[in-house]
Amino acid sequence: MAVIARPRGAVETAAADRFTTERRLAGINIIIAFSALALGGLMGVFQVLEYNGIDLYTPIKPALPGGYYQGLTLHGVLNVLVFTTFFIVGFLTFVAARSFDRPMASKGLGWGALGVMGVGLAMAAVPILLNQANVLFTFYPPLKASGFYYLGLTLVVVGTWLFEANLIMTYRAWRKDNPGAKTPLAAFMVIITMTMWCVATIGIASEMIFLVLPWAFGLVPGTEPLLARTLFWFTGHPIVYFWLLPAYVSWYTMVPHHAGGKLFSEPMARVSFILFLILSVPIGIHHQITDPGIAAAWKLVHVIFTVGVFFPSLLTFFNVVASLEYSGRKRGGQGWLAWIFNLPWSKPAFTTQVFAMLLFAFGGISGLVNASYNVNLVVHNTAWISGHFHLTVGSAVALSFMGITYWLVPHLTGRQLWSRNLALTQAGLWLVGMGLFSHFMHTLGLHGMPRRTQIGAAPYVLPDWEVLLPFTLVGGLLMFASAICYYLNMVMTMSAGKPLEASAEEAQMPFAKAVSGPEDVPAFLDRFTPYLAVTFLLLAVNYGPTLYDLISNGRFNIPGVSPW
Ligand code: HAS
Ligand code: CU
Repeated sequence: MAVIARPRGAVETAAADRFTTERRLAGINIIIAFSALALGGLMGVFQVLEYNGIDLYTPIKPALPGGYYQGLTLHGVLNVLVFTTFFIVGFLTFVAARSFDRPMASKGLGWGALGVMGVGLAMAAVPILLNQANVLFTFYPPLKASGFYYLGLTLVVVGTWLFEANLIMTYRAWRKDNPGAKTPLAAFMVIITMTMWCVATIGIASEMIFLVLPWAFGLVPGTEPLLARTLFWFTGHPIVYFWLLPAYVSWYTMVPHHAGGKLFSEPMARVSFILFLILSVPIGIHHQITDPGIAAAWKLVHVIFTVGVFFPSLLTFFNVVASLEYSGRKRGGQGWLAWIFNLPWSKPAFTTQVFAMLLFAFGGISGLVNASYNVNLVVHNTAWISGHFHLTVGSAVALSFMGITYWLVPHLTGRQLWSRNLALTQAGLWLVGMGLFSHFMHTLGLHGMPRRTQIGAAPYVLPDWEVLLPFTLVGGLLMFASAICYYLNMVMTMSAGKPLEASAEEAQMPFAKAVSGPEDVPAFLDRFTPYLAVTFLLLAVNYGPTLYDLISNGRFNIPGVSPW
């Protein structure tokens, strides 16, 4: 990796040479991703302190004049848009190349994707930092930010399309050289993830091109908020699976290897990913159950399909736990559950990702609550939702990505992880801290505490919130401690880690074999086009009438507001 000097004597395998570009791209993307998470995460600490009456915004007013809402915009944009997207593009570039066992087809597209995303990030960051874009990561019109904020985020998305183009070219070249072979599982999963994402971004691209950019740059006087929200959630729901599926790629194709065992079933893993391709996109209206102007019948249809997308995660639950059980028993574990103790808990890459899974099981349950039409009316726009997504994107995704770096950073830099104990402490602090924080956020939501609100300054704080809020502070501070452990370990690994030996596990790519592997995969589980056709069909059915209605009845003349 160019950005970090490899230590003397570090492993230089033949594979390392063939994949130099992919290694560099992965390294740079990961550094940008985790730099964004550092600032975004710090803003989270400010928020939980503010909830509990400790206001750090006033002392730093010159740096952050927009206070809580500017901080919250940074928190959302940096953590769930920038951290995720950069990490995913870097990680998946590397995984795809290693899984196909060939470099990506176009170096130019690889660097081009990074360049476009980097320019986009800089363009979006400036208005946020200048207090001209306090519109949060959902940027609902008529709230209006500087046009460059939207343009910058659009460019980040365009960068991901370039990665998809490179991926398809690589797949085609691989297929030409391997007619009749089954697509390797990790590569198959990467293609499904990115293809789903590209279909999903039709919504946000339309919102930007037709509604938001012309309005934000003053070319037209107004916009249409409800249509904009609907197009936002067209992308904004499936984006959660764009974040999740790369973690699943790791849980399916690598964690069983870290565990010392095998993946339980490759065919079942493929079914799960195909279901994600079909079902992720046509269900965004479950974010708009309380919005007026959308027919209740279509809300119900989206809710029913949302319950459908629960199933590929249940399949994953079963398959991943079965793989862990296989590994535990292979390592001598016995009994109904005692095999759990035989898993390699001293390995940071393993333990961190299993902790992420544990937290996700609870996030999944609260997702099902959100998706229940009538119960959503109780939890919508309350702290419950923040509780939900800190277990999903904040744990299943972010904690898994940290776990991945515990092997990937040594692999890329040729340096051993600086401290395994610090890494295990980090994972444990996140498990407990996030468990506490999100449990009490869920509970506060049930007690009516709103989300996206400067609670410390609110004149209506209820006595029961005052009892529950300190627990969120304890959880938040434990996560802060976890983050400090993480960053310290990473900086020390990159600057002072001992050379990695060629025989070390981290020197190899940790793809797992499967108990039921490629030989059991029927041809129909190695296809893309038929499932893509079903995706478009479902999209047309689930969105067609609502979008037609919103466009034909739209007013398109609502001016913007920037209340800061
Ligand atoms: Fe969600 C709102 C429904 C999953 C993220 N969600 C959000 C928001 C975010 C978000 C960011 O229907 C807020 C957006 C905003 O700002 O307004 N969500 C669901 C459902 C699921 C779900 C049904 N969400 C996610 C994922 C996210 C995410 C994944 C990010 C990565 N969500 C909703 C709804 C709303 C919503 C409504 C709107 C609410 C409102 O009113 O605003 C499901 O896909 C979840 C399925 C998950 C499972 C868990 C499977 C567990 C596994 C691990 C097993 C392994 C273990 C290890 C336990 C079924 C695979 C065992 C270990 C051993 C040692 C044995
Ligand atoms: Cu959703």
